[in-house]
Amino acid sequence: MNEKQLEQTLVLIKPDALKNSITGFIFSQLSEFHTGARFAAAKVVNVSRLLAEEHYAEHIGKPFFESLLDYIMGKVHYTEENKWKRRVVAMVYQSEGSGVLDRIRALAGPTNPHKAREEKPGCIRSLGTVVNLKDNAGNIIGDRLDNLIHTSATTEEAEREIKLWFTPSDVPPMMRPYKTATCPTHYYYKEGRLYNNYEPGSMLLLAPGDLVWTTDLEILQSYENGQCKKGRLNTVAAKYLINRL
Ligand code: 3AN
Repeated sequence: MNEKQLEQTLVLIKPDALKNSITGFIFSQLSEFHTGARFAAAKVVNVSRLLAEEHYAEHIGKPFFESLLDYIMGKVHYTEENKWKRRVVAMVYQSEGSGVLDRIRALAGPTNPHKAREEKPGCIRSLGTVVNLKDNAGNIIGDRLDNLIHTSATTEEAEREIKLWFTPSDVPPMMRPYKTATCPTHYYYKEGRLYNNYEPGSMLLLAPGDLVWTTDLEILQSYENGQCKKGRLNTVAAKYLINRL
């Protein structure tokens, strides 16, 4: 955060909200008039499996994990024929002083849409739905919560998520929430591995002179040194590969 004590949060408008055309409703609920928060960044994303796995890393291994990935990737709401419609709108909202995160989370409401309807009728997630997940024998093994919107839960989560979905240059300079650095070398990515020179089939993540989050550069350099201690390579790669996979 800079000296102005800015607070940021990540908001995702999920594929079910786009399909049901409630994007405009969500934008107006989250407007500066209601929340005191301004847009700091926005993009339309066709969510890759790599990005979905990183976003929901804390849920790996849970019974609903695969369906959560299918949901955020738009596979649940748009068939293969309509896969070009599989999108999420990702936004960073920012306000001066603290509280924006909680205000936006309160407008979103409880995670489970049934609970949202009972406890906070009128909140955004009260318009969502809950779908039973079944095994091959037809037994219910859990729920998929189609809750229309994601909002960061804490400032730590907001930092992790904003850095996962946005590069520094997606955010206007004066609104950039975290420290940046200049990339000193080329970084290419292929199948979970990092290279400094082009390998056939690899994709360029960064070139010398590119602006990066300092923490991302630290992760890349730790992989370069063979230490892999500072964080996950896929967390960095997923962002630079947005709308390219
Ligand atoms: P929130 O989105 O309210 O911060 P998290 O971060 O606990 O909730 O969970 C992320 C997403 O994982 C939720 N939006 C929901 O779709 C899914 N999820 C969480 N807990 C469950 C659960 N018990 N059953 C099914 N899906 C869940």
